[in-house]
Amino acid sequence: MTKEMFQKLAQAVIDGEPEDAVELAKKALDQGLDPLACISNGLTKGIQRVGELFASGEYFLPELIIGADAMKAALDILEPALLAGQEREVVAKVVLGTVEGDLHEIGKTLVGTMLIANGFKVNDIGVDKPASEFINAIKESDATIVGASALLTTTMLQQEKLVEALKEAGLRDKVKVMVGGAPVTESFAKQIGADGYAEDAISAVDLAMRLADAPA
Ligand code: B1M
Repeated sequence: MTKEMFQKLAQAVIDGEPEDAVELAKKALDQGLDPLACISNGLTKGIQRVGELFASGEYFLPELIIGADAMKAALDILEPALLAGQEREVVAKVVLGTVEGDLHEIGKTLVGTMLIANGFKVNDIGVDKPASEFINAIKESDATIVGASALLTTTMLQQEKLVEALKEAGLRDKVKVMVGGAPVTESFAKQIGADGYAEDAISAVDLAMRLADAPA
């Protein structure tokens, strides 16, 4: 039954049906299913399939948009369940955003939710943010970690710009930099001088924990 629910959630995203996705998400919670498993094994599989269909030319931009809308609608139901009963001491303050020129928000937001669920205070500055906005947010919130998401091979270069801008602003030794997003790799992260790379939201939490403990 659990597997069937994951498949239905994935299908609602593939079909771009936000109302179905919301109903299924509510049903899954009512059935006591783990919200993170619903996201990882259901919704994420669905949006990955949408990406494949887009890449192969079977889907076009409208299908990409409605697929994302269906995923976001279901996440609005599932993400609060991830946060339930998570009042605790702040592990570290994090500024999180998607880099300039990049509108992909779902993965970044999921990383933020998981960080909050694990005790981090997250200032999510949104999508399409230049390095200067990350830097302003770091100064305002006194964050010790900055996370930059990029989903396009073109925009991942903005992560390098962020590292450079932090150096220019005299903040590089005060903040740890974590990067992620589908085209980003461990070796790219090293190459641009970031402190760490995470491939998904769960490993992003592990990484942030390590960075929070590491000396500045
Ligand atoms: Co876009 N898109 N898209 N898209 N889109 C991709 C990325 C693409 C791979 C699709 C494809 O061709 N197969 C392709 C990029 C190709 C490339 O660069 N090599 C692509 C393209 C081409 C485009 C446009 C250029 C299309 C066009 O206009 N012709 C355009 C660009 C717009 C722009 O940004 N300037 C575009 C637009 C869009 C939409 C706006 C329609 C929509 C996003 C809606 C939204 O976010 N509100 C969209 C979507 C939905 C996708 C796919 C299908 C799904 C992305 C997603 O949400 N995944 C995507 C295909 C794919 O990735 N398979 C695709 C689910 C999410 C949970 O995973 O974001 O990977 P992800 O996040 C993961 C990890 O990567 C990691 O943890 C997350 C959770 O596990 N992670 C981090 C992410 N950030 C992290 C940060 C960290 C650590 C880990 O530390 C800070």
